[in-house]
Amino acid sequence: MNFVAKCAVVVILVSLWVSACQQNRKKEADASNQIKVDFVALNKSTYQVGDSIPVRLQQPLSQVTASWDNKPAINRSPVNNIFSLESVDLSVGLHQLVINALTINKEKLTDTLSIEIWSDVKPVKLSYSVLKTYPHQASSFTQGLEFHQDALYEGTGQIGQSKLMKIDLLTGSVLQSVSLPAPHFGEGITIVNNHIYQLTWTSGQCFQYSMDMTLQKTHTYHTQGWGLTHRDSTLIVSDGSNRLSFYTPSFQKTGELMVYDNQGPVMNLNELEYIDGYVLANVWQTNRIVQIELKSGKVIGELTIDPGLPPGVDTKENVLNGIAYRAPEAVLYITGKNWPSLYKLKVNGLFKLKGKNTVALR
Ligand SMILES: [Ca+2]
Repeated sequence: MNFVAKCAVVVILVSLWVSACQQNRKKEADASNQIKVDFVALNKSTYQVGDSIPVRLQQPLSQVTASWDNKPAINRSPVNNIFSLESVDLSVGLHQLVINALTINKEKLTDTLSIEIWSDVKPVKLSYSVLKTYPHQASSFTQGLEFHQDALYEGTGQIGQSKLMKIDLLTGSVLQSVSLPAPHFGEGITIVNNHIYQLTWTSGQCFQYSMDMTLQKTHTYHTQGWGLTHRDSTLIVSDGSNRLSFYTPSFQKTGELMVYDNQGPVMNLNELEYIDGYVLANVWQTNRIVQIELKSGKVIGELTIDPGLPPGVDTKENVLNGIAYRAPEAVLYITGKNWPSLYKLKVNGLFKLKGKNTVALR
């Protein structure tokens, strides 16, 4: 054979092999003699918590069983090859549905599907009033904001300009600061057990400082770093998706939570603030803050801030990205990337006052 003919034979053999693989892909016997085959049809692949999910079998089958994430899901046999699955007890997120059945010839079949469950709650639109406006350094590309014992801390981003700062609220001036060397791009900050943590965007490193801003440790993680807050001593990290990840103070990962509203996953979660069982997260490239119920991952409230930025400011880039809660006043202090102002807000219906002795900052 000449070279062209040899090439043609090779191409034909490869095509036959690929074709055979494709034919076998849908029908593979596993170790338990079950044949994996697509025999289940759903109307769609996303549902809300509480939806009844109709399942149709595409051939006559008997002894049908179904399981959600390895837990039994039906207790009645299908009628006319149709049955319903209840989703009221499911959490939001992806779930694996496995259907097992027997054919007329007593062949064991199994089909595995992935179903995404969205929240059943329509977020309440929250309103707010501005109680006070403070100056904010317009050079600060805000990535994190948090109060600690009535002192305000801010983390900023951009390579070569990233900082951790202690801020004088009244003047916006910097009381203390430390710079992050290139190539680190600073992200969210939080303070746990008198240690300050600062994430980086893509370095996979979180810097841990003492309260006098001396670098103590560098922790490693394996996602992007966006927002950071804490509940007790658990660090809560966002990574730009709809996921919140939980870490110990020594950065051992302990779990994660996927965040959904009734329209689907809520992506681009950025700067965070934990308050009483909820996490407030602002959604990147918007001035929208979502209120996430930590026990469920459902967004139950949302708030859109109008910062009234001066003309000429890039409203796509210079978005809200600083949320700090001050418990004694039950108010939020918020600012954004290169915003000239920082605002003290009362958000209607969001917070309960913490005790009788409410002390306002000046
Ligand atoms: Ca915060």
